[in-house]
Amino acid sequence: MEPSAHKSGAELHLYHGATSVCSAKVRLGLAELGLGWTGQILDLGAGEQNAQWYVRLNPKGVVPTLLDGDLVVADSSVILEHLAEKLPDSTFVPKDTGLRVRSRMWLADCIDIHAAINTLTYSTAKRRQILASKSPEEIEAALAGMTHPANAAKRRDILANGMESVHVMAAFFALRLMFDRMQADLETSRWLAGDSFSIADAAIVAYVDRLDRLGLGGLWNGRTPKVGDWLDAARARKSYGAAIEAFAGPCEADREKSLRDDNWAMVSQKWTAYLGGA
Ligand SMILES: N[C@@H](CCC(=O)N[C@@H](CS)C(=O)NCC(=O)O)C(=O)O
Repeated sequence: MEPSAHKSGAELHLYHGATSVCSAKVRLGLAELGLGWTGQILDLGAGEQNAQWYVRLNPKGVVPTLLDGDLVVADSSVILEHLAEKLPDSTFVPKDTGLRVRSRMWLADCIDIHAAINTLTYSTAKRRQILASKSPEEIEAALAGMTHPANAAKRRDILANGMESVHVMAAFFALRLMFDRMQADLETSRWLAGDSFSIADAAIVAYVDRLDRLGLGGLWNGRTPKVGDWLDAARARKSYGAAIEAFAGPCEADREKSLRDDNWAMVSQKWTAYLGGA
């Protein structure tokens, strides 16, 4: 699909994926800040993010990309910071120096957190879907079409090895740090960086939401319970409906209980063993 018409000027135009966590993160920021935007959804399963016209905007071939007039902004955390600058008086970026540093550390951690969410999504639900619906030749063609060689190598390894992939332990490491830090932050404040919902929460909601949709809530239930309370509170906000629910679609396979249970069966033993040795 070619780029949607985008008038050069002040409007915000987002290239995004319907269920892509990084895209949901930006939509959440837009909703929280009350900013108007237009957008075009790319079909990631069909590889639209690798089309030449898009790679000219985003050379890694990933979503999201924001156009702000003629300015091209890539990477969901950078986009969130760019959006926040439009409303400097809002509480979206904490005024307190310590809390602002805390929120920036959450944004920096998004690189590792996104890699971990991607690993668990593909080693459980997506792998099952892809192996059941595509021939080896189709899978090979899709991998060959990926723009970023490291992403393609990781995808290939996960499709071959599932939960035995080397990427799974790296994901567990990142997730353990994330949940422990969330628990610690939420013991001192209502939200991740203070008592107002901030850029830190907007950055993390879609990642934890994805794990829960996969049926992996056991990663935090019991051990870091404040994560679940925080997710419930984030889901009660209007922004969640606008940014995530509205794009999830009624048939999202990950929501079927039996598939969610299968996912948790794949992950739980390894997670418990990992925590025992960590
Ligand atoms: N650090 C980037 C990561 C972007 C990224 O990897 N996006 C995923 C979707 S969440 C993507 O476009 N994947 C393309 C693919 O799987 O081919 C960001 O936060 O924007």
